[in-house]
Amino acid sequence: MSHPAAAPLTDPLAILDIAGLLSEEERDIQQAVAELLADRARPHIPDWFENHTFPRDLVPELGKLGLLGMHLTGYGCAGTDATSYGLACLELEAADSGLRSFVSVQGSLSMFSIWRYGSEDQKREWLPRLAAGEAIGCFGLTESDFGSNPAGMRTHAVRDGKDWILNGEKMWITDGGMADVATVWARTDEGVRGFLVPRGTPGFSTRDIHNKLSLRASVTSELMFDDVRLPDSARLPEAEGLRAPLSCLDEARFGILFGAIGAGRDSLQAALSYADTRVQFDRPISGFQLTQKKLADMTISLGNSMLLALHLARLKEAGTLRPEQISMGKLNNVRAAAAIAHECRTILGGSGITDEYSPLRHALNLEAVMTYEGTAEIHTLTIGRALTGRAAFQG
Ligand code: TGC
Ligand code: FAD
Repeated sequence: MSHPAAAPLTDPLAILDIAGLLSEEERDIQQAVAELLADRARPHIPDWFENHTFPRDLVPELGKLGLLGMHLTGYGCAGTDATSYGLACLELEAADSGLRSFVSVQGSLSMFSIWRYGSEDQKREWLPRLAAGEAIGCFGLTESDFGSNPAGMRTHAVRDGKDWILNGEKMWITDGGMADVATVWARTDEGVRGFLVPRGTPGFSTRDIHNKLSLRASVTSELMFDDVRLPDSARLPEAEGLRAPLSCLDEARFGILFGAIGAGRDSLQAALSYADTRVQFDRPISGFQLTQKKLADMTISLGNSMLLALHLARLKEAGTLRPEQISMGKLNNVRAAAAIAHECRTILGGSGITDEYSPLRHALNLEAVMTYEGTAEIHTLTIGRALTGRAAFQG
């Protein structure tokens, strides 16, 4: 059988017929997200990245499409399955990690913390507005001296009559500077507790971080709490101990393990398209064996990431997904996407260092993605603990 020259595959995942593993509804949701972003985001991303801008006016549109808290039920949330949420994250991050970050933090960290641990009044007050994109939420766990080890946090809340007085700082908080409400984790005499701190509460201030070389189309901020007085009704009543914030991280990490595939896929699409038309030594560079080896290896890696993600999504839907499985997905898929983005940049040659092509931007973004929501080392040790029964986080 002869194999005439054909047009390059525009979707490298098509080689594995991944779409055939999805329901019609899941495919429709993925398509709807891709269409919104093609029109409203993709043409502007180089500019947002260059100018350190998050497109705030896009937020209500994300809400209208049901992407904010989309895997949660009730209170205006879309209530989709985990796979659909993952696919939405994939398309968002194919555009830019900053957009997926926004949806992760809003839905999986801010909204999930309220949905899972909040009072009925807190849910009614915040969830419908957060789902619609009329309000923005953030999640403050990390501190400047306690990133990988949040158990050491210094931010603390003490009872004062019926109120609480909150003092401390949180660092590296996505959307902190524009959030209407912050979920803040603090040490108390009773253990770690979560509090909802609305913007404008006296003593609560924020400062944005402006000198990032990664995730530039995203707001990252410091949160400061100076004798912030909060009623007990601001406390998340069901949240007790560090396992509460760590369970929120499980939700966000799940979105990231899909999102990273989007950054890898978009990089690979850019490289495939460029290699098809770029001519050196009188032939398209896609005809060179070394280029084909790069493309083939990256396609295998991307396909493996996707199959892993879909397996984890089905486990989540069955209610059996465990933290160490999420660690495997986050570690593998972010690492794979970062390697793909770097390799795609090489195929683009000198053009690849300009903002005309996405791979280097994705590679830069993935540096932050590799670090936040648990660094590669922390996920390695989480898998190691599951394998050996021994925690190696502390010397
Ligand atoms: P450890 O003793 O292992 O556990 C304390 C309690 O928590 C429970 N637990 C979990 N529960 C649910 N899900 C998980 N993944 C859990 N991991 C632990 C555990 O069962 C225990 O419960 P209990 O009832 O027995 O008290 O805690 P440890 O202090 O030894 O920490 C373990 C370690 C290192 C894995 C944890 O501290 C960790 O994950 N560190 C990484 C911190 C991190 O990922 N921070 C992320 C901040 S948020 C962020 O980055 C947002 S970026 C968003 C964006 O822009 O997209
Ligand atoms: P450190 O914990 O100081 O780690 C430094 C290095 O030491 C890493 O390589 C790490 O893997 C390694 N290391 C640490 N402990 C161990 C160990 N036991 N064994 C081996 N190696 C170890 N946090 C929030 O709470 N909310 C947010 O919204 C949020 N958004 C973020 C957005 C961005 C853009 C970034 C960059 C971070 C964000 N973070 C957020 C914080 C993020 O979760 C932390 O940066 C991350 O957990 C790592 O903490 P750290 O930066 O303090 O690094």
